[in-house]
Formats: sequence, structure tokens, C-alpha cells
Amino acid sequence: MTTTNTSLIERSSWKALEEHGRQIQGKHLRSLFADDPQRGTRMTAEGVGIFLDYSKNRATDDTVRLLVRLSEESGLRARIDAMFGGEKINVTEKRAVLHTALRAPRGASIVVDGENVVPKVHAVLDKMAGFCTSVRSGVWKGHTGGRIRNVVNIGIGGSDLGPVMAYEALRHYSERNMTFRFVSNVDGTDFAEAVRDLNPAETLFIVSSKTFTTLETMTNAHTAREWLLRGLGGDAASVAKHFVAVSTNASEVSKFGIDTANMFEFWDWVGGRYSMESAIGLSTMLAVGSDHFMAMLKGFHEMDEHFRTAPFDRNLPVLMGLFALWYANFFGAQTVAVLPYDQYLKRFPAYLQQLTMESNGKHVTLDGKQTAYDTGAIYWGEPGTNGQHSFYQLIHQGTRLIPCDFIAFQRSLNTLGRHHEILMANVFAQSEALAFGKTADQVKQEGTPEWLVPHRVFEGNRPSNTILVDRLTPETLGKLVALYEHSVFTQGAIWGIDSFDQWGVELGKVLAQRIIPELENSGEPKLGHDSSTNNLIRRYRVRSRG
Ligand code: G6Q
Repeated sequence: MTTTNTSLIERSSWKALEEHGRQIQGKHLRSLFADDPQRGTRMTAEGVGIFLDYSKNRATDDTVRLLVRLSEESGLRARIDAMFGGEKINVTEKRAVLHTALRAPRGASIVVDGENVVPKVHAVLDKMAGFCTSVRSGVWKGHTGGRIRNVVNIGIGGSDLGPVMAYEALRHYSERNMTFRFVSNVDGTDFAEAVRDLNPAETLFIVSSKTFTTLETMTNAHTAREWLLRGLGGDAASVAKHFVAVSTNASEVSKFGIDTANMFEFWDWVGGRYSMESAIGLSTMLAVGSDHFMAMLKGFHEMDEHFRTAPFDRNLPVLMGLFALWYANFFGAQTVAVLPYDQYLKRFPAYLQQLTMESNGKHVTLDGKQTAYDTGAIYWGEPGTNGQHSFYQLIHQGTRLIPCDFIAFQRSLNTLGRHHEILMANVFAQSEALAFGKTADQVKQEGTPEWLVPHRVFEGNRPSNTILVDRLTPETLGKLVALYEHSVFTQGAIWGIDSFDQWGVELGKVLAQRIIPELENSGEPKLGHDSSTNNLIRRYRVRSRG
């Protein structure tokens, strides 16, 4: 039987937060603001060019003090030092967690198992830069002598979501004469649609896979090779000019037929969902060039340094993590909505879903005991203002508490008439409406008939953070991603869980491997599943062969 780990909820700060939480639950943001005129300017924090307004949270200065105390009592400082110092804090996989080394400046020293890893990080970055320059300039030629105009990244999970998000986010900075596509799903439609208008002679595939054994990626990679060979007259030598690999597994890369000279390496101390700035970012660098890529790494590093050194009550990722934990554990909130008011960040919520939920969706603590409290919330979202015309109804007037993160930029990358003012007015209006709502009296005063009044009341008291950044650049993108990475870390450290493993994805993979031959079997396989699964398999077998 699994025992429960209660050490967190027994801490004095936790108990104080429970008591404090009961008081705050009875308060409305209207009165918190009315009683404290400086609140909107004081409850803010700024670091590395990112401004965080956390005043519209259901919290006071005491809340922040108590949450910071909880983080201290939970050993957050030591956990941060352990991560940055290369200790094997991913205990279930016995690995260091060193995505921060991927963005360390040349000349820094970070030692893992007795070796400074920074020089090899920069050696790979240099190799990527050389390759990207040669492809972008047309020096790298396809098998038939033409230049590469299309890049298709094949990967899934951490080897896909970061590259897709970064490409979309940095499209403004991208080489517009090249086409970038991303294939992840094992559904053949994904590959078919990605390549249907591409000329194989001009197409480069990047097979991105840390392990180089992932079923979806390897299936797509083999299909890509067949597609290429079919298109180029079957000459196997063409693979060398049209396939490169990003992996930690050189032997599997060779087995696939990619020369390891065309392999870009990373290491087991880089988790998949923390890898977009490693060689997994090769498609990003091909799109935006190495200078922009290095600027993104600089942004990451600046946020790393802020997280490592800023006092917790002014530390952006710590504050964001503490508020997420506050709502998850003391308000019973199930979800967090991430609402970027920038079209280029349209894939940012999807990216964050993996980062947050694969990291902190855990029900046991580091010592294998059941947590006595809820852990990671469900993250979701869409770019504003589209969400406003869809699910915001539930955030404003539904029965559930949904803390929101609004993300907005001072300056647009596409200045068109009044668009940006209208966009920004919506950000500020939404957080204002969520916090302050509209009372029955206000609704009545507008002449609303009595029967309609309850429908038009906005209770308000819905919390939000507003993150304001100057402009979406490669550098600010790096800062934003690192902000959420370290917020996730803060939460996981306090919950005492392993934010860097992902055992929850294993069982389905194993069962699928068992079922594949049962679907492909031309005879009558003996099925040993439950009655539902057996029936579904039989039904599929009968109907797919008609
Ligand atoms: C991320 C996970 C997972 C992983 C994919 C792809 O943290 O580990 O999403 O990125 O399963 O794995 P490969 O890169 O090994 O193909």
C-alpha cells in the first residue's frame, strides 16, 4: 500500500496559509483595491525587461510573505542550487537537469560527472550555425544540385512542440523564402498534408528524436525516406543531402542511414520538454538564423540568472509559481488559462501544456509516497482576443475559479492603424472585468429589467496576472519560456515531486505495441484484453477490411 507524504501540509507556513486562505476567500478584489490605493503599483515586479502585475490576485502582501516562507521552508533555494549545480535531481531517471547549461555563455563552467559541459554545448551550437548558414545561403545543395527551400521537422512531444511554437513565435524574423513544416502525428494525414505541395529535390528533413526510437517519429521518418527516394529516382545516396538528425543516440542514427557527420547532438541531462534551445531547435535556427537563435539563448540565460539570484518576493518565476500553487492548493482551482495577446504566440499555450502538465502532473513525491495535496493544474488557452468570443464566458460567469495569465507586448511587430491599441485595450479590459465585475445595483441602474439582472451580473473576484513585455523578439521569447520553466520548477520543488520524469506516458506506449500486431494479423489473433478492448479490436478488424 502506498503511504502518504504529509510533510508539506504539516509545515507551519502551510498551516498559516490555510488560515490566511480562509480570510482571503471572504474578501473581494473590489475591497482589496478600495482599501489599498497603492496596491496596483506596489504588487508588481520587474526583472530582465519583463513586468508582472500580480495585484489582481486574491492575495495581500501577507499572502506573498507566507507563500515565500513556504518556499523557504520547502527548501526551494537548495533545490535551485542543486539544479543549476548539475546534481541529479531527476531522481527516478538518475539524471541531472541542465537545460540552463544549454544557454550558458561561452566560457562558463558547469560540471556534470566531472566534465565541464559548456564547451560541448557551444561546439554543437557552432556546428548548427555553420550548417544553417550553408543551407540558408544555398551552399548546401540537394542531391540534384538545387538549393533547399523546404524544411520539415519530424519529431513529437518535446521534439516537436518547442520547434513549432518557436517557429510561429519568431515568424516575423524568419527567412520568408523558405517553407517550414512540422510532422508529429503518426496519423498518415500529418505527413501527407505536410509534403503534398513540396518538391523532394528542395526538401530537407530534420529527424528530431532524443532516443531515435520513438514509434511515431521513426514511422514518419521512414515514410519520409520512401517519399524522398520515390521523388528522386530511388538513389539511396540522396538521403545524405536531404536528412539530418538531432539526437542523443548516434548508433540508432547510423542504423537509420544518416551519416553521424549530419547529426546534431544533445545529452541525457536535457529533458525533451526543456530542449527547444538545444539542437532540437535546429529548425528554429534554420528559420531565423544563428544570430537570432543566440539572442534567444541570451534571453533564456538572463531569466535563469534572475531566477537564481533575485530575492523570492521579487523573483518573477517564483512569484508566478507561488500564485499557481496558491490557487491549486488553497482555492481548489483545477486549471490555469494562459492568454497571449499576440497572434505569433498562438502555439504558446500548447507548448506550455506539455511543459507544465508533463512536469507537474504527478501523484507521488520524490520518496514514492502519495501526495497529501493536489499538484499541477491543467493549463490551457488561446490567443486573445479570439478566446473572448468563445470560452471567456465561463471564466467571467461560470462556477469555477480559473486564474488567468495575460501576456501582452507594448509594441506590435505589425503596426497597422489602430489594431494594437484595440488589442491592448482588450487585455486591460478583460483583467479589469474579471477582477471587479459588475454588481446587481450597477446592472439595475442601467435600466435592465429585474428578471434579466441576475444574468447580467458579473461577480468579479476572478484573479489574473498580467505580463507586459516590450516587444516579441527572440530574446524576449527566451525570457518568457524560461519564466514558465522556472515557475514549473518552483511549484514542483515545493510539492516535492520529480518534475523531470514522465512515467505516465509509458503504459499506453507498451499496450499499443501489443495491439499493433493484433490489428495487422491476417489470421484470427487470440485477444486477451478486457471485453471492451477485445470488442473494439474485433470491430476494427472486421470493418477496416471491407
Ligand atoms: C518530454 C518527453 C516527451 C519526448 C517525446 C519524444 O519531456 O520526454 O515528450 O520529448 O516522447 O521523444 P524523443 O525525442 O526521444 O523522440
